[in-house]
Amino acid sequence: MFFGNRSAGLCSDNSTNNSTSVFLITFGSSTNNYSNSTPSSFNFTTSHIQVINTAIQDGYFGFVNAVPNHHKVWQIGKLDYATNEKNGYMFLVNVAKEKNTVIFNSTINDLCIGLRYEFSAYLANVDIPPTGSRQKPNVRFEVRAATFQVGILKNSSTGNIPAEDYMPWRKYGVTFIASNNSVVLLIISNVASSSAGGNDLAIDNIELRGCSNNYSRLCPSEETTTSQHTSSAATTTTIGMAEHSTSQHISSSSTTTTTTTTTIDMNEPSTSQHISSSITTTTITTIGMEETTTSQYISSAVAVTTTTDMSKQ
Ligand SMILES: [Ca+2]
Repeated sequence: MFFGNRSAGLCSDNSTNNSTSVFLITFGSSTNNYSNSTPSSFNFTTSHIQVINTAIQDGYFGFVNAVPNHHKVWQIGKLDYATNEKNGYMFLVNVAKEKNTVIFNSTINDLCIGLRYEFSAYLANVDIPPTGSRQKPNVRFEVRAATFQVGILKNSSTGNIPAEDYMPWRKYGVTFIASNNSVVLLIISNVASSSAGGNDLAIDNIELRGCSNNYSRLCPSEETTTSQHTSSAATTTTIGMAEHSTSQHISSSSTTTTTTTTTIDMNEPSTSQHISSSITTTTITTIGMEETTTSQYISSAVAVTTTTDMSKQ
């Protein structure tokens, strides 16, 4: 599968180099063209409506293992962004016409305040080029504080995602420094209402990870055991290997639409080993937060100012 260049707003470190995933959603795999899994299986919600074995029209989505042939302008038969999975699914969204419609919404708890994370996904325009007047998908990755609903901590827009031969997958995302333990991660459409068709988007490998191997998904204050593990192996919660094998990682796979549900089991015993050493090498800043609870971790200089706001297209 094609690897696109990293876009601005992503971690500067090598994505394969010892980073720790908080979650990675690959959507599973099967020979069935459409997956029966639901967004709640993967701990997120969407304002779009799922279809199975029917055409994916405006405002709908499917988890499909190949681009279906319901629209002749689509890259029919193109596959997901899978590196290991056969018949892997992708999240194919015929994005609703309303601007700011939500494609992905997931709340993550127990982040480490002061640490830098990367929220990313592989995206592809489903249309075949040239697309004429058809809309190109254009989304933003947005991070909001879950606890106080104080608004946007960080966002980054993709700009228009081009239609290209062979439907290459490109990585997009945003980095942020957690100023809250709990954040809401969103992928939101920037495309304004239009009568033009298009705005059809394929999504795969949605991930939240630390930006370097100094990061753990658990906070130092939550370390309750003195683990002897010193392995640098990252602990990745891969959601979606198979439809019925995912529950072990999901503490409360709620079917409600609340955004405050605890979704990831943060108490896996194998995840605590990287914690204690992470503070000293951490560069910390705070982003637009009034809360004072972050000060306990701010012993080093405020140095990183990330100005990768790409919302100005
Ligand atoms: Ca996949």
